[in-house]
Amino acid sequence: KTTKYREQYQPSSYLIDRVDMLVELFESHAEIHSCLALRRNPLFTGAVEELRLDGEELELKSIAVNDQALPLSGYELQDAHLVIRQPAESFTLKTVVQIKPQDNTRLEGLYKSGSKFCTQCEAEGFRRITYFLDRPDVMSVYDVTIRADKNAYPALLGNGNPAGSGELPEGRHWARWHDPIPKPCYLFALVAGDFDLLEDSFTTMSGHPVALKIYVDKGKLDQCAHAMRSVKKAMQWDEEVYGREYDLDIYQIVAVSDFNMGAMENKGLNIFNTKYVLANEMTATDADYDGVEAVIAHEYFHNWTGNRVTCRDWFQLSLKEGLTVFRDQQFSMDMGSPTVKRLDDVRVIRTAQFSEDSGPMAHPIRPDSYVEMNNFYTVTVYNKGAEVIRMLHTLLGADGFRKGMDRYFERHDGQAVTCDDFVQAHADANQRDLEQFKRWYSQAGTPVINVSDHYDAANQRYTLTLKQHCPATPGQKEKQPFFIPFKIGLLDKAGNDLPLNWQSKDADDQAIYGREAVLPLQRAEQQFVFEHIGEKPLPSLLRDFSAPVKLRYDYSDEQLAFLLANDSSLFNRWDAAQQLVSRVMLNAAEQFRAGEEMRLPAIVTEALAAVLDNHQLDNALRARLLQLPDIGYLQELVEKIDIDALVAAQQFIKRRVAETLYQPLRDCFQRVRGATGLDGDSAGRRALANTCLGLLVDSTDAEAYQLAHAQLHEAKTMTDRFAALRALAHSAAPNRQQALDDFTHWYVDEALVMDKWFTVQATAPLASALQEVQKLEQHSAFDAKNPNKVRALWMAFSHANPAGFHRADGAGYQFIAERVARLNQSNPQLAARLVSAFNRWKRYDDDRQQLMLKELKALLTQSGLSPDVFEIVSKSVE
Ligand code: B3K
Ligand code: ZN
Repeated sequence: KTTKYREQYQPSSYLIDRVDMLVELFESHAEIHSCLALRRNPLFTGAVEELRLDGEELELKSIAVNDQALPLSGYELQDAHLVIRQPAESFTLKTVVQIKPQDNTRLEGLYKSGSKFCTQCEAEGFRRITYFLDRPDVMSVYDVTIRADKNAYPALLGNGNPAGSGELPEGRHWARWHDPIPKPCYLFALVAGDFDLLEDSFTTMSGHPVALKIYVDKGKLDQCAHAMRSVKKAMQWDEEVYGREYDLDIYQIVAVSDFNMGAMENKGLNIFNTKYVLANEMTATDADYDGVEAVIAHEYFHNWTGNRVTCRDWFQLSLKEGLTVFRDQQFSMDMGSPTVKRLDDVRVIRTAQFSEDSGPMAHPIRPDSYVEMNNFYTVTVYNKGAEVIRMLHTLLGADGFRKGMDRYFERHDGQAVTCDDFVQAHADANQRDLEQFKRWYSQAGTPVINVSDHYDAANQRYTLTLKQHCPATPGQKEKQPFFIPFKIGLLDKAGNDLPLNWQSKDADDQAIYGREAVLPLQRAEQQFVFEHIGEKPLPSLLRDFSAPVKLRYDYSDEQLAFLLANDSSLFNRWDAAQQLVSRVMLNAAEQFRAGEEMRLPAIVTEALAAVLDNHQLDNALRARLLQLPDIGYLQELVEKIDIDALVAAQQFIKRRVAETLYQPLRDCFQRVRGATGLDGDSAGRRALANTCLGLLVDSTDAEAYQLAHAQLHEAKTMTDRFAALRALAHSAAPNRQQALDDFTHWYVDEALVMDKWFTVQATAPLASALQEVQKLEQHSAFDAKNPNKVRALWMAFSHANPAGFHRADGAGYQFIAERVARLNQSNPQLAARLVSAFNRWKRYDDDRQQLMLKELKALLTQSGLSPDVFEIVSKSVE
């Protein structure tokens, strides 16, 4: 494979208006008959000598043009292409190919998950099913017939609406599907299997009835209710907030246990990882419930943002993903606690995305090049992409944004478009110039904003000076200033927001009045002047994380504690707590490195005690305020990572906080524990109780171990049970192993719960973690062919157990590199995810750098290295 460049985009020489397929499924293979109606693309200007169709691992059985068998001279079979020579202006192409879904371990194209057939075509999997123009700007109307054994595969599912079914000889049957809405082939899907089915219906705002169907493994019907509720909520929300209605007679979701990612938005037939469908009180935690609701909504929202309006090429992926993540985040904020949802999303940016931005894989949300597209389904394209949409929403306001969205759908429904088209629709609908804003799409890296301020008491004038710069990223040395919406408030001595009367000194915006302001930072340096400020204020900066940037302002510990106690922005209270505790942890790390005694200043425990005592705040938020930053968060705050010092400091601070606040934590725990409902308030109580429990156990007090043990056994929800297990499994409690054994005993047959059990051990901050992971590989519930298991054990260890993975002797690196090499053969996409654990090798100490580099270099010399792994590793060692 070679590097593809965004700049080299060319329209397709041909279009495919209609696709008619017959898929014959057998136990040993599948046969795909396809009939394509092809015609020259009027937008393509070059000469056309040949037509190159994509196709991988296909065995061509027959080929005909306009119903005439094509002679050997008429075409050529290449490694990954079928080349038709001298194609006519328009013609039908019929091919029959044979494929082997049973041997497909990559889980791309048509494959088997257990006893079921299913597909995954995004990004370039359709070419593993039949010869095609496998690119998103070729959109076709599909008719698909599926045939299979009736006993083994009673359900035969396709995209669109059902269009007939019937019996066939030899115990086989057929079903036909018609999808009236043109779509790119990456949205193609089919499923065949024997499922349990949950049915419901939804009537759209214009009165159209839609049949809703969720297909799950036999015996799992009691884990589908939440998914179905989520579908209906999502459908209603998209009508209310965006005016978008569903467009087919049926909406189907199928849950399969072997899936490379979370879920897939195939038109009318979403295929999901079981993890994002199945949930009941005794198998799923509150976080899992939220995950199901968010992913169900995300895939549903794609019907308009992704499917009806799709991407011109894969460089535009953020067009659909950033936007759809933004929509699912908005939806979740509306369904639950908006502040808690927001800070959870911000945490992802500040850990995973900032980390990607400062590493070898840094790329803009609209990348300029790639080797393997699957490597660009990243937290940058998705989550930073969503932050960019959020900034647009902030700049235009909710009404302006809706106007822009309406214009976008009006203009581009049925088309494959670009990120520029998207921004332009918003610019036009709001008569705004968004040219500078577009830099968010082209420049990679995390901007840093340095803030300084000055209070002029004589003139009652307060001036904020904002300076932005963005560090270099691979291939981009110099950056132009970004257009940054910078939301602020100014607190008076009593902690209230001062009225703001401000004007941007060098931009010609009008003066704005209010108690919160969005400052339009557009230049490298800009001053904002506030008049009639009667006292020196305390600034509350970057409220709600109004832009994905790093903020630098010299707060004192006292000022942070004041913000934590008083800021009208609940988000910024959390942010102040994070800053305060991270700073203390980083100081402790310095003390550790210098061989000094580590210290925890009283101001921290006082501030946290006040949170515990503040009954004005809702429980879920109090829980988040009490959660101390983890290593992943701290790592992004320092240049060089001294992993030993960070681990020691983090453990020390946690333990000291727990010891100091033991009584109030225990009181709070006793007061709020034991909630059983599925409602938000109950979940909030559980979150707070379990945060307290976790801290109590961190104190290493024997009584705390007992409390956790009792909760493990008496819990009425998986949330409580798993929180107790986690607390014990990450401790040195004498009953630790017993807790783990009890848990397996209860859940050995629940695959998703066993995933949690694997993860909780893989992420334990214990010296024995690697040996435990090695032992767990031998467990009967582990299966290296199943992506969920790989994520639960290997990914969890390498990405979420810094102390274990970065063991000084390099054994963690060696272990993971070996697994990468193995996965590279069976499932390259997943192998590439796993090997990314090494991406940040340059940030660690010299010894660790050498150890990681050694593993990376060894991988590069491996024969049969997939483009997926090659791209990540080669960029990393550059
Ligand atoms: N669009 C899919 C992701 C496809 C990943 C291909 N490697 C799921 C989603 O974002 O909704
Ligand atoms: Zn998506």
